[in-house]
Amino acid sequence: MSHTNQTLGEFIIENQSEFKYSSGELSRLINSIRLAAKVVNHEVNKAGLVDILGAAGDINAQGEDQQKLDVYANQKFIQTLTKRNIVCGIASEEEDDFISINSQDEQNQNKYVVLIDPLDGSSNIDVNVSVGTIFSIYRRVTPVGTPVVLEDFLQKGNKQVAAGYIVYGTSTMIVYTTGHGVNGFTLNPAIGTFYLSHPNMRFPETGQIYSVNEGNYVHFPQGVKNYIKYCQEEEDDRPYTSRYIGSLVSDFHRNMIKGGIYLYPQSSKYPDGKLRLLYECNPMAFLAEQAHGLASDGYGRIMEIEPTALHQRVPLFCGSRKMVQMLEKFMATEV
Ligand code: AHM
Ligand code: MG
Repeated sequence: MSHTNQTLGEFIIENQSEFKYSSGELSRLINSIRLAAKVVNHEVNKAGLVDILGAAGDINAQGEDQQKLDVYANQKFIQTLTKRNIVCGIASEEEDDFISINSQDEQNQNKYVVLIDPLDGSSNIDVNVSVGTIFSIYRRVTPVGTPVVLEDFLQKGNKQVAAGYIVYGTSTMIVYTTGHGVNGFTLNPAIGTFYLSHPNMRFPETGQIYSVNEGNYVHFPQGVKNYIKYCQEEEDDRPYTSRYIGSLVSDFHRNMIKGGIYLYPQSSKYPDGKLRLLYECNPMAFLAEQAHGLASDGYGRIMEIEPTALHQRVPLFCGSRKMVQMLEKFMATEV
């Protein structure tokens, strides 16, 4: 833990020169995510107290299950980024299509697009378990001042300029990277300020936790089944411990601190995996690599996958370097 008492605001200003094309815009962008995070955090925290939650089972006019906080978080992040005129486009798990901002305005010099999962793991809200926000930031590839197009969003993960998550847990944290390591900031709710609490976060090289929904075991590919059996074997430092919250952000966060691997494989239920490449897997992969861990689809780097659709799904295996490498070995022998 750091004892510098540095706030996130101070940290952003101090590290602005690290950005390759520093113009202050990316700093403003991260600042606005910080602001939206505080607003969403406030709402998430009172979920049990007020009737914003739309208790599980409520059905809306369209006949869909209600998850009001999902919608709220989506609106807050989009509003904050749009109103402050910071980005030129946003894609969200909650929106079918991307949103183009000020596309008619030729004066619009905004360079960045944001891809976001506003409230991941939202099935956990009803039961007071941690949820998170995940974000990924790219420079647009088309010229400034023109409307954004799909191509601006369908970029490989290795082109990300920043990525991070907010975990609304026993305490609320923002963890992010701009390609210079990973830093974590904890919210002091009494005064609404994030402090640098986890500087330079790193996955231990190996760990003793595996995180997977084992209820799907029979549907997993043989390589994953074999790896899970390996985790359970009595040998060397094994058996490992199984820990699965069912909230990607929280499972990842714990594994980064303690050492572990997160697995969401392809299965007969989800032939391409469940998690979304652009706003779940890529940002987590960027964080994992910046924290000296790895993120793979079982065969290669997540961040090298060429995206083909906004809501594309891929299998995800990420965490401590040696554990992901071992998983890849098991996958390779089963092809
Ligand atoms: P969501 O975006 O619909 O919330 O789904 C993503 C979540 C992840 O946070 C979590 O790791 C995974 O889905 C859990 O899925 P499952 O319930 O199939 O284990
Ligand atoms: Mg999600």
